[in-house]
Amino acid sequence: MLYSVKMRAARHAAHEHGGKHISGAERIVNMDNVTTVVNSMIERAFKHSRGQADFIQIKLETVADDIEYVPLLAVRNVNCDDVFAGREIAYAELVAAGVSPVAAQRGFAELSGLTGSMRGAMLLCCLTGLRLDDQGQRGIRVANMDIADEQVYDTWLTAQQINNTHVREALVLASKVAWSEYIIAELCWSDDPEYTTGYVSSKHGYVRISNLKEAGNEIGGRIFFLTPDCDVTAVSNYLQDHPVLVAAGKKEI
Ligand code: WAQ
Ligand code: MG
Repeated sequence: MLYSVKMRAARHAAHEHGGKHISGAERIVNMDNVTTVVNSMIERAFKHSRGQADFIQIKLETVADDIEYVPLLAVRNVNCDDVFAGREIAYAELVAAGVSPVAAQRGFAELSGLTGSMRGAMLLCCLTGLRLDDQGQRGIRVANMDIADEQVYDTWLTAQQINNTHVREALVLASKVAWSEYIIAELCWSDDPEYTTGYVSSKHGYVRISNLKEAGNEIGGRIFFLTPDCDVTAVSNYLQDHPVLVAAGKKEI
C-alpha cells in the first residue's frame, strides 16, 4: 500500500494564523517506510536553518491507483559570479522556454517583491505575467510525487556530484511540474538562507544556476508559467493531487 505523506511546519503559529513557514515536504512511500519518513520530516522541522518549528502538521493518505510515471528532467549546471549574472541567465532560459519577456520580468519582480516566504508556488500567465491562482501568500503546493526508484536516483545524483536534499527534492518536483502540458517553465530559488543555487526548468531540462539569491537571504519562492487560457483549476488539481512517480533513467522529455 502506498501513502502520500505531507508535512508542513511553521513558527510562532500555524501558517493559516500568520506563522512563519519553516519547512515542508511531500513524498509517496510504502507503508513499511512511513514511520522512518515521518520521523525524518519531524527532525527536519525541528532543526531547520529557517528556525525551529513549533507547529508541525503531518498528513497521510493512501494514494489513488492512477499513478502516472513521468521522466526525470535532464540536468545542466551553470556557474556564475553573482546574483545579477545569475538572474540574467535565468531570464534568458525562461524566454528560450517560451515565456514572454514581460512575463519573465514580472516573475522576477514577484519573487523579489516578497516580504516573507510563501509555502507554495505562484501561477503566472506565460504571456502577460499576470497571477492566475487565487492563493495569495499561500500559493499552490505541489504534492503526491516521489522518485520511482530511490536507489537508482541516489547513485545517479552522487555520480553527478549533486546529491543533496535540495536537488533530490527539487528535481522530482520540477519533473512533475514540467510534465503538465499547460506549464511551460518554472523559476525557483530556495528560502533556506544558506542555499543560493536556483533553477529554471522546462520540458527542455533543469538548468541549475549557482547564484539566484544572496547568501543569508531567507526569502525564496517558485513560479510556474502557465499557457494562456488553460484551465487553472485543472492544473492546480494536477499539481496538488495527481500522484506521480518520476522515473530516473526513463527517456528524457
Ligand atoms: N510546491 C510548490 N511550491 C513549493 C513547494 C512545493 N511542494 N516546496 C517549496 N515551494 C516554494 C515555496 O514558496 C518555498 O518558499 C520555495 O519554493 C523554496 O522552497 O538544483 O530548496 O524547499 O541545487 O527552500 C533549488 C535548487 C532549491 C536545487 C529549492 O526550495 C538545486 C529549494 P525550498
Ligand atoms: Mg526551504
